[in-house]
Amino acid sequence: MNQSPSALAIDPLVKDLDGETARLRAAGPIARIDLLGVPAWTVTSQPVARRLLTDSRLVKDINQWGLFASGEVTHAWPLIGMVDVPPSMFTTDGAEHRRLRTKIAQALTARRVEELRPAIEGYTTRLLDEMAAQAKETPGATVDLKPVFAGPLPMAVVCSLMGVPESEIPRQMRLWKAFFSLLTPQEERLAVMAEVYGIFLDMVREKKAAPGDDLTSALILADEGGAPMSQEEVAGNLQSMIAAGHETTISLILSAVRGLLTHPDQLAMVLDGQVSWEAVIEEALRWDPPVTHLLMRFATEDIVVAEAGGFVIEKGEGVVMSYRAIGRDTEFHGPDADSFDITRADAGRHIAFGHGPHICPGAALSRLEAAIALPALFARFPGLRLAVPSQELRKAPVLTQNDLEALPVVLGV
Ligand code: PLO
Repeated sequence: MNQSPSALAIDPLVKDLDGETARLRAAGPIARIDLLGVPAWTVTSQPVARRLLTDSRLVKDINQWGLFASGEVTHAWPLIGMVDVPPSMFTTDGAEHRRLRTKIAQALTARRVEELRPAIEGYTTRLLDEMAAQAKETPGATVDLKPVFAGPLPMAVVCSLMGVPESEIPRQMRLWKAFFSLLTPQEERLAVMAEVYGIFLDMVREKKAAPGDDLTSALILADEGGAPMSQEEVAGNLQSMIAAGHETTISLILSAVRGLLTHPDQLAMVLDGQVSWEAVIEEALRWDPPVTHLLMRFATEDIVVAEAGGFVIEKGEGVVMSYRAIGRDTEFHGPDADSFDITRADAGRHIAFGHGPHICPGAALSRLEAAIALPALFARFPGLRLAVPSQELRKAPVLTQNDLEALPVVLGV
């Protein structure tokens, strides 16, 4: 494969994410990376990312990728499931993208997601009640916050929004975990991808016959000015929503909790009202964002990147947005970009949700989930603390997503 010698290899097992983020930043605003044997560009600077994310010569259509068209990248590549995916708002640009995305974006505005507040509060209370009951039985025990709190909430919310039955949640959790983990054998990952799409295609067929009061049914029924979505496109959108709606928000909640528990002085400022929960959420998004690397956009023409000494992204090459490195951009966020600081002056100036036409349509929903879950968690368990030294916390073997393996805490009741 056409490997540039200076390409920085990205560790699929994520053994030292802070070190890797620092190496990426040091490589410059745009640099060559090696994704499990496949070369690509990485962008680590916020201004460069913003510009490229609004450059219509970079597209999501995998058929524009030289290495894919030539057959060098195949389904044997462990990250193929992030790029060769069913048609959806995630894979299209321009007018096609608008046709597939508009209805979803309209259902997810800050005003519309407020309607979900009571349901989100209800799930949160239910989870906290279960945790409290468990803690009463085994006081002082170590609890992993991921499976009991951060994990179930976002999946329950996005499933209810899309009309996926609650009974389906355990299977979805299992399948997506296998999909994202790089320890999953490739054969199994391909089987998981086929199974997931099959489930969603069946669901769309059923809802077409008997629509419900959910966003998936609304997509099926939508006319979109005489260009309605096909069943495959609705299933692709549904699949994107479930994947994006749970994995990422789990990570947002865990990052914020980790940031606060490892910085007790800042936690105290939040609890006595000096700093808002919104500031905590925005800082968590910048400091340790849900998306480490977003795969991938492809150049339809040569693109000159003036900032980086005139590097040329050649036609057919792939570009990755490395959002964790972008959040640590010292030129943009200052020399202390590596530290968690909820009082920083430029809080909220991150682009962790992306930028341009593909900017995360679920941003308001995930912010709302975090804004409900975090204060409720700390109010219920004021003595919450880490159960292990922070250096012992490990990231899961997921290259693209920021996935904490576990967040062991003592609830302190
Ligand atoms: C997951 C596999 C699906 O087949 C297609 C798909 C659609 C949306 C993607 C998602 C995948 C992975 C996680 C992504 C999500 C959109 C937002 C989310 C990339 C590829 C992020 C930003 O992490």
